[in-house]
Amino acid sequence: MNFGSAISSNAAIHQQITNMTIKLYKVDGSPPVRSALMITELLKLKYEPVDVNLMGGENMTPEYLKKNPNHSVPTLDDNGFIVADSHVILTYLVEKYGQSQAQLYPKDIASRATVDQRLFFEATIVFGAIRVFMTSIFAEKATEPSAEVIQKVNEVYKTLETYLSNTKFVALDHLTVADISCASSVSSLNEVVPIDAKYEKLTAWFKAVQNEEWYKKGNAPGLAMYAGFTKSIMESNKGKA
Ligand SMILES: N[C@@H](CCC(=O)N[C@@H](CS)C(=O)NCC(=O)O)C(=O)O
Repeated sequence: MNFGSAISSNAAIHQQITNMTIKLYKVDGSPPVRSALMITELLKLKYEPVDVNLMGGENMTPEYLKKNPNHSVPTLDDNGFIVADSHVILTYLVEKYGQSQAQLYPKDIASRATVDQRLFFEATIVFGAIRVFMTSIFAEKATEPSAEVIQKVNEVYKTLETYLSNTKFVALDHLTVADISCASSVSSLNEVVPIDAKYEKLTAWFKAVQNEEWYKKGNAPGLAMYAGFTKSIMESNKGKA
């Protein structure tokens, strides 16, 4: 599988010329944050990381709400211009700083529509499955993935298997931002309901993704935090059942 390892230096050069500052407000364990971290790795983009303590309510301060009234991470501050939502951060950064890797978000209308559809699929269905799991362990005090969670996750895997049976990557026959977005959430779901080997295409895609430097640097550390955190919640729920 060819992930197109030609790495852009455009972003770094542009930054040197304009002397600009990009800030990324983040929590490393968060799946959407990790997709933003992966694109910065892929584009070799320099930025100032700003950790936001969600548990401590740092996303609800007047300063943060001014930047992002939806109080979510990731939030990107590109020299004063605010971009909220990981999917838009991915497409914005490729458009603005990644034009030597423009195929990550193709300009052709049909290709772009397919990539956009996969991004919306990730934002609603895939991230929706993560939400159902998180609600089950926080609100319902689940001690293990419920039958509903297992069903939702398998629906996600089945759909991705179909996408990946039609094209080499999640949206097209080459790597796009849709793969990056799905890599963050699928890797998280895999910690909850491991991908069954019967999903052959998905298994092969995920194996290939895990070998990429941008995944190792941008996703793996935060994924370990996410896995440890969710397991510790389920463990502590055992005493409350
Ligand atoms: N669609 C958004 C989802 C972002 C999101 O829900 N982030 C969570 C962390 S995983 C968050 O910030 N939760 C705190 C809150 O919404 O107040 C994206 O892709 O950026």
